[in-house]
Amino acid sequence: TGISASMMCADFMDMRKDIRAMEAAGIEYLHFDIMDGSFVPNYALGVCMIEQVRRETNLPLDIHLMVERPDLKTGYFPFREGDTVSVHAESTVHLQRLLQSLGKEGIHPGIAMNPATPVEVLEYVLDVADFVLVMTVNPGFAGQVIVEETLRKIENVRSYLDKRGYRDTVIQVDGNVSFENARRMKAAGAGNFVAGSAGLFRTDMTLPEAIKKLRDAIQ
Ligand code: S6P
Ligand code: MG
Repeated sequence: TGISASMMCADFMDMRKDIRAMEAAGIEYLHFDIMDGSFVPNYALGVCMIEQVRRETNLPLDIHLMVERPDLKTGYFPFREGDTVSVHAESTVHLQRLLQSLGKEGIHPGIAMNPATPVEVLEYVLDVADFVLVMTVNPGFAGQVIVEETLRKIENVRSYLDKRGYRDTVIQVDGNVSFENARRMKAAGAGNFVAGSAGLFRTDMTLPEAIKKLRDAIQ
């Protein structure tokens, strides 16, 4: 639960300052978008940045793998116990096996879904996932507008989980988590909020101010 700060929106020239501000404000996770230029039409972040950030902070990392065949690539990453790692249902072959093996390493595994992906992909893997990442934009870029239909989807995923007895499975939302959208997403059933340019790294307020506003919105 809580807030996960989307590091592709941080100040790359002064990331240490942003990390210190996040630590001081008690941010729950640092979110790392890994993009391979194939599953999504962009490249972002990678293994060496994660390694450097590890040396700076003990905050748990939330690694979002927007890549083809993550089942062949998780070994590249320096995951740690307590991290969360999400893989897309659309690009993972052997989804059950991957989620299960991540869980055995003490990592919290999550299933990420694009806006168009139906809820039913979750059917046989709920027992091996700690959270579901409902993408509220089509992945690839920061600064996009919410896909409105995904608010209905959050509600559907929430009731789908509850009906099957998975009340502790958290819904994470990612994409245009503005203060106003965060409030709506929370009402629909979201529990963890990935915040980027809309709700955290803004030009019109400082990080502590934005964090406070976002916390008020999701309370
Ligand atoms: C999108 C990526 C996200 C973005 C985040 C940015 O492909 O997975 O994590 O970094 O959505 O936030 P915003 O507020 O700019 O949409
Ligand atoms: Mg992301």
